[in-house]
Amino acid sequence: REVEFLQETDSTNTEARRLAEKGAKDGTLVVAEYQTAGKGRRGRSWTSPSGTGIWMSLVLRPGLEPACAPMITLLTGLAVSAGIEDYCGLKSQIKWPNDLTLEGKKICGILTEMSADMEMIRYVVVGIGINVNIEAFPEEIAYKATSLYLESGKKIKRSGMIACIMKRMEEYYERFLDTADLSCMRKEYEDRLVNMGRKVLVLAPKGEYQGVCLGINDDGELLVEREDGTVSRVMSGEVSVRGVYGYV
Ligand code: BT5
Repeated sequence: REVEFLQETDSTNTEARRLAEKGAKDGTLVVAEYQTAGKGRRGRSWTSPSGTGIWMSLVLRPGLEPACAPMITLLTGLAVSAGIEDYCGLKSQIKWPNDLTLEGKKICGILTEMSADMEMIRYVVVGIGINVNIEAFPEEIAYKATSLYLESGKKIKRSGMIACIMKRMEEYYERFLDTADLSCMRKEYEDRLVNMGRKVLVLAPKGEYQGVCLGINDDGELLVEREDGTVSRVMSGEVSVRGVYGYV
Protein backbone atom coordinates (compact mmCIF):
# COMPACT_ATOMS: atom_id res chain seq x y z
CA ARG A 1 0.00 0.00 0.00
CA GLU A 2 1.07 3.61 -0.39
CA VAL A 3 2.38 5.37 2.69
CA GLU A 4 2.89 9.11 2.93
CA PHE A 5 5.11 10.21 5.80
CA LEU A 6 5.13 13.84 6.91
CA GLN A 7 7.31 15.48 9.52
CA GLU A 8 4.52 17.92 10.29
CA THR A 9 0.97 18.53 9.12
CA ASP A 10 -2.19 20.23 10.38
CA SER A 11 -4.09 16.95 10.74
CA THR A 12 -3.43 13.61 9.05
CA ASN A 13 -7.20 13.32 8.50
CA THR A 14 -7.26 16.60 6.63
CA GLU A 15 -4.19 15.57 4.63
CA ALA A 16 -5.72 12.17 3.81
CA ARG A 17 -8.89 13.91 2.61
CA ARG A 18 -6.81 16.16 0.36
CA LEU A 19 -5.11 13.07 -1.10
CA ALA A 20 -8.43 11.21 -1.45
CA GLU A 21 -9.89 14.14 -3.38
CA LYS A 22 -6.91 13.87 -5.73
CA GLY A 23 -7.63 10.16 -6.27
CA ALA A 24 -5.48 8.41 -3.62
CA LYS A 25 -5.92 4.65 -3.75
CA ASP A 26 -7.84 2.49 -1.28
CA GLY A 27 -5.47 1.71 1.58
CA THR A 28 -3.31 4.84 1.34
CA LEU A 29 -1.87 5.66 4.77
CA VAL A 30 -0.78 9.11 5.95
CA VAL A 31 1.52 9.18 8.99
CA ALA A 32 2.84 12.32 10.66
CA GLU A 33 5.40 12.95 13.38
CA TYR A 34 3.52 16.02 14.60
CA GLN A 35 0.06 17.54 14.08
CA THR A 36 -0.45 21.26 14.58
CA ALA A 37 -4.26 20.94 14.56
CA GLY A 38 -5.12 17.34 15.47
CA LYS A 39 -8.88 16.83 15.45
CA GLY A 40 -11.25 14.92 17.72
CA ARG A 41 -14.95 14.50 17.05
CA ARG A 42 -17.45 17.36 16.89
CA GLY A 43 -14.87 20.12 16.68
CA ARG A 44 -12.82 18.93 19.66
CA SER A 45 -9.05 18.94 19.44
CA TRP A 46 -6.57 16.09 19.77
CA THR A 47 -3.27 16.67 21.60
CA SER A 48 -0.53 15.36 19.29
CA PRO A 49 2.96 16.05 20.65
CA SER A 50 5.93 15.52 18.37
CA GLY A 51 7.75 12.21 18.15
CA THR A 52 5.90 10.35 20.91
CA GLY A 53 2.63 9.20 19.39
CA ILE A 54 1.20 7.50 16.34
CA TRP A 55 -0.86 10.01 14.38
CA MET A 56 -2.09 8.43 11.18
CA SER A 57 -5.05 8.27 8.78
CA LEU A 58 -6.13 5.65 6.30
CA VAL A 59 -8.05 6.29 3.06
CA LEU A 60 -10.63 3.57 2.37
CA ARG A 61 -12.96 3.15 -0.58
CA PRO A 62 -15.29 0.38 0.56
CA GLY A 63 -17.96 0.81 -2.15
CA LEU A 64 -20.77 0.52 0.39
CA GLU A 65 -23.67 2.72 1.39
CA PRO A 66 -23.06 5.63 3.79
CA ALA A 67 -24.90 3.92 6.68
CA CYS A 68 -22.02 1.41 6.86
CA ALA A 69 -19.41 4.03 7.74
CA PRO A 70 -19.85 4.01 11.55
CA MET A 71 -19.01 0.29 11.58
CA ILE A 72 -15.58 1.15 10.19
CA THR A 73 -14.85 3.06 13.40
CA LEU A 74 -15.67 -0.05 15.42
CA LEU A 75 -13.61 -2.49 13.37
CA THR A 76 -10.70 -0.05 13.48
CA GLY A 77 -10.89 0.02 17.28
CA LEU A 78 -10.77 -3.76 17.29
CA ALA A 79 -7.85 -3.87 14.83
CA VAL A 80 -5.84 -1.29 16.78
CA SER A 81 -6.45 -3.04 20.08
CA ALA A 82 -5.43 -6.41 18.59
CA GLY A 83 -2.40 -4.90 16.78
CA ILE A 84 -1.12 -3.27 19.97
CA GLU A 85 -1.48 -6.56 21.79
CA ASP A 86 0.35 -8.46 19.02
CA TYR A 87 3.22 -6.01 19.15
CA CYS A 88 3.76 -5.42 22.84
CA GLY A 89 1.35 -7.64 24.74
CA LEU A 90 -0.65 -4.79 26.31
CA LYS A 91 -4.36 -5.63 26.32
CA SER A 92 -6.35 -2.45 25.80
CA GLN A 93 -10.12 -2.30 25.96
CA ILE A 94 -12.60 -0.62 23.66
CA LYS A 95 -14.84 2.13 24.98
CA TRP A 96 -17.64 2.26 22.43
CA PRO A 97 -17.56 3.64 19.85
CA ASN A 98 -14.16 5.19 19.30
CA ASP A 99 -11.79 5.05 22.25
CA LEU A 100 -9.27 2.51 23.49
CA THR A 101 -8.47 2.46 27.20
CA LEU A 102 -5.92 1.02 29.58
CA GLU A 103 -6.73 1.01 33.31
CA GLY A 104 -9.75 3.20 32.61
CA LYS A 105 -7.83 5.94 30.81
CA LYS A 106 -7.77 6.77 27.11
CA ILE A 107 -4.77 5.67 25.05
CA CYS A 108 -6.29 5.96 21.58
CA GLY A 109 -9.02 7.88 19.78
CA ILE A 110 -10.45 7.22 16.34
CA LEU A 111 -12.02 9.80 14.06
CA THR A 112 -13.90 8.58 10.98
CA GLU A 113 -14.83 11.11 8.32
CA MET A 114 -16.62 10.41 5.09
CA SER A 115 -17.41 11.84 1.70
CA ALA A 116 -20.48 10.27 0.12
CA ASP A 117 -23.42 10.80 -2.16
CA MET A 118 -26.90 9.47 -1.33
CA GLU A 119 -26.24 5.85 -2.31
CA MET A 120 -22.53 5.33 -2.07
CA ILE A 121 -19.49 6.22 0.00
CA ARG A 122 -16.88 8.04 -2.12
CA TYR A 123 -14.21 7.55 0.50
CA VAL A 124 -13.78 7.19 4.21
CA VAL A 125 -10.83 8.58 6.15
CA VAL A 126 -10.13 6.76 9.42
CA GLY A 127 -7.86 8.71 11.74
CA ILE A 128 -6.07 6.89 14.52
CA GLY A 129 -4.28 8.65 17.36
CA ILE A 130 -2.30 6.50 19.81
CA ASN A 131 -0.46 7.80 22.87
CA VAL A 132 2.65 5.64 22.66
CA ASN A 133 5.69 7.14 24.42
CA ILE A 134 4.09 10.29 25.91
CA GLU A 135 5.50 10.97 29.39
CA ALA A 136 3.02 13.59 30.61
CA PHE A 137 -0.28 15.13 29.51
CA PRO A 138 -1.64 18.66 29.77
CA GLU A 139 -3.58 19.20 33.00
CA GLU A 140 -7.02 19.32 31.32
CA ILE A 141 -6.76 15.73 30.11
CA ALA A 142 -4.27 14.15 32.54
CA TYR A 143 -7.08 12.59 34.63
CA LYS A 144 -8.46 10.62 31.66
CA ALA A 145 -5.51 10.18 29.28
CA THR A 146 -2.59 7.80 29.47
CA SER A 147 0.06 6.30 27.19
CA LEU A 148 1.44 2.85 26.53
CA TYR A 149 4.71 4.03 28.10
CA LEU A 150 3.04 5.31 31.28
CA GLU A 151 1.19 2.01 31.71
CA SER A 152 4.05 -0.36 30.87
CA GLY A 153 7.20 1.58 31.76
CA LYS A 154 8.64 0.68 28.35
CA LYS A 155 9.39 2.87 25.35
CA ILE A 156 7.93 1.35 22.19
CA LYS A 157 9.17 1.54 18.59
CA ARG A 158 6.33 3.10 16.66
CA SER A 159 7.04 1.88 13.10
CA GLY A 160 6.79 -1.78 14.13
CA MET A 161 3.56 -1.09 15.94
CA ILE A 162 2.06 0.64 12.89
CA ALA A 163 2.90 -2.42 10.78
CA CYS A 164 1.20 -4.77 13.27
CA ILE A 165 -1.89 -2.57 13.44
CA MET A 166 -2.18 -2.31 9.66
CA LYS A 167 -1.88 -6.07 9.31
CA ARG A 168 -4.83 -6.49 11.68
CA MET A 169 -6.69 -3.66 9.98
CA GLU A 170 -6.43 -5.41 6.63
CA GLU A 171 -7.69 -8.66 8.17
CA TYR A 172 -10.74 -7.14 9.88
CA TYR A 173 -11.56 -4.80 7.00
CA GLU A 174 -11.61 -7.66 4.51
CA ARG A 175 -13.85 -9.69 6.79
CA PHE A 176 -16.15 -6.69 7.14
CA LEU A 177 -16.37 -6.22 3.35
CA ASP A 178 -17.56 -9.83 2.95
CA THR A 179 -20.73 -9.27 4.97
CA ALA A 180 -20.98 -5.44 5.22
CA ASP A 181 -21.63 -5.85 8.92
CA LEU A 182 -19.80 -6.87 12.10
CA SER A 183 -21.39 -10.30 12.54
CA CYS A 184 -18.13 -12.17 12.11
CA MET A 185 -16.20 -10.12 14.69
CA ARG A 186 -18.90 -9.28 17.20
CA LYS A 187 -17.68 -11.78 19.75
CA GLU A 188 -14.08 -10.53 19.52
CA TYR A 189 -15.33 -6.97 19.83
CA GLU A 190 -17.37 -7.74 22.92
CA ASP A 191 -14.39 -9.53 24.51
CA ARG A 192 -12.55 -6.20 24.44
CA LEU A 193 -15.54 -3.97 25.21
CA VAL A 194 -14.93 -2.13 28.49
CA ASN A 195 -18.61 -1.13 28.79
CA MET A 196 -19.80 -4.74 28.72
CA GLY A 197 -22.10 -5.53 31.66
CA ARG A 198 -21.50 -2.11 33.19
CA LYS A 199 -23.85 0.72 33.96
CA VAL A 200 -23.62 3.41 31.29
CA LEU A 201 -24.99 6.89 30.94
CA VAL A 202 -26.26 7.65 27.43
CA LEU A 203 -26.19 11.32 26.55
CA ALA A 204 -28.55 11.66 23.60
CA PRO A 205 -29.79 14.91 22.04
CA LYS A 206 -33.31 14.23 23.39
CA GLY A 207 -32.12 13.65 26.95
CA GLU A 208 -30.02 11.27 28.98
CA TYR A 209 -30.72 7.87 30.46
CA GLN A 210 -28.93 5.08 32.29
CA GLY A 211 -28.82 1.39 31.60
CA VAL A 212 -26.64 -1.68 31.53
CA CYS A 213 -24.56 -2.37 28.43
CA LEU A 214 -25.38 -5.78 26.92
CA GLY A 215 -22.94 -5.60 23.99
CA ILE A 216 -23.37 -4.62 20.34
CA ASN A 217 -25.55 -5.90 17.52
CA ASP A 218 -24.33 -6.87 14.03
CA ASP A 219 -24.62 -3.24 12.87
CA GLY A 220 -22.38 -2.00 15.66
CA GLU A 221 -25.12 -0.34 17.69
CA LEU A 222 -24.66 -0.46 21.46
CA LEU A 223 -27.39 -2.42 23.27
CA VAL A 224 -28.43 -0.81 26.53
CA GLU A 225 -30.97 -2.36 28.87
CA ARG A 226 -32.95 0.34 30.62
CA GLU A 227 -34.41 0.20 34.09
CA ASP A 228 -37.86 -0.78 32.77
CA GLY A 229 -36.34 -3.80 31.00
CA THR A 230 -36.53 -2.42 27.45
CA VAL A 231 -33.37 -2.59 25.34
CA SER A 232 -32.35 0.55 23.46
CA ARG A 233 -30.11 0.46 20.42
CA VAL A 234 -27.65 3.32 20.57
CA MET A 235 -26.15 4.56 17.31
CA SER A 236 -22.86 6.43 17.38
CA GLY A 237 -23.11 9.91 15.92
CA GLU A 238 -24.64 12.42 18.27
CA VAL A 239 -24.62 10.20 21.32
CA SER A 240 -22.00 10.00 24.08
CA VAL A 241 -21.73 7.05 26.40
CA ARG A 242 -20.01 7.34 29.75
CA GLY A 243 -19.67 5.30 32.86
CA VAL A 244 -22.13 6.36 35.52
CA TYR A 245 -19.26 7.32 37.86
CA GLY A 246 -16.79 8.74 35.33
CA TYR A 247 -15.19 8.39 31.94
CA VAL A 248 -15.50 4.57 31.61
C1 BT5 B 1 -11.31 11.25 19.40
O1 BT5 B 1 -12.17 12.29 19.52
O2 BT5 B 1 -10.99 10.51 20.30
C2 BT5 B 1 -10.70 11.11 18.01
C3 BT5 B 1 -9.22 11.40 18.00
C4 BT5 B 1 -8.60 11.09 16.67
C5 BT5 B 1 -7.17 11.54 16.60
C6 BT5 B 1 -6.50 11.12 15.34
S1 BT5 B 1 -4.79 11.49 15.32
C7 BT5 B 1 -4.68 11.11 13.64
C8 BT5 B 1 -5.93 11.67 13.00
N1 BT5 B 1 -5.77 13.07 12.63
C9 BT5 B 1 -6.55 13.89 13.34
O3 BT5 B 1 -6.60 15.12 13.23
N2 BT5 B 1 -7.32 13.16 14.18
C10 BT5 B 1 -7.05 11.73 14.05
P1 BT5 B 1 -13.08 12.57 20.79
O4 BT5 B 1 -13.80 11.33 21.20
O5 BT5 B 1 -13.87 13.76 20.42
O6 BT5 B 1 -12.07 12.90 21.93
C11 BT5 B 1 -11.42 14.15 21.99
C12 BT5 B 1 -11.19 14.48 23.46
O7 BT5 B 1 -10.19 13.60 24.00
C13 BT5 B 1 -10.65 15.88 23.69
O8 BT5 B 1 -11.70 16.80 23.85
C14 BT5 B 1 -9.83 15.72 24.97
O9 BT5 B 1 -10.67 15.78 26.11
C15 BT5 B 1 -9.31 14.30 24.87
N3 BT5 B 1 -7.96 14.23 24.29
C16 BT5 B 1 -7.33 15.10 23.47
N4 BT5 B 1 -6.11 14.66 23.13
C17 BT5 B 1 -5.96 13.47 23.76
C18 BT5 B 1 -4.90 12.52 23.81
N5 BT5 B 1 -3.76 12.66 23.12
N6 BT5 B 1 -5.11 11.41 24.57
C19 BT5 B 1 -6.25 11.20 25.26
N7 BT5 B 1 -7.27 12.07 25.25
C20 BT5 B 1 -7.13 13.19 24.51
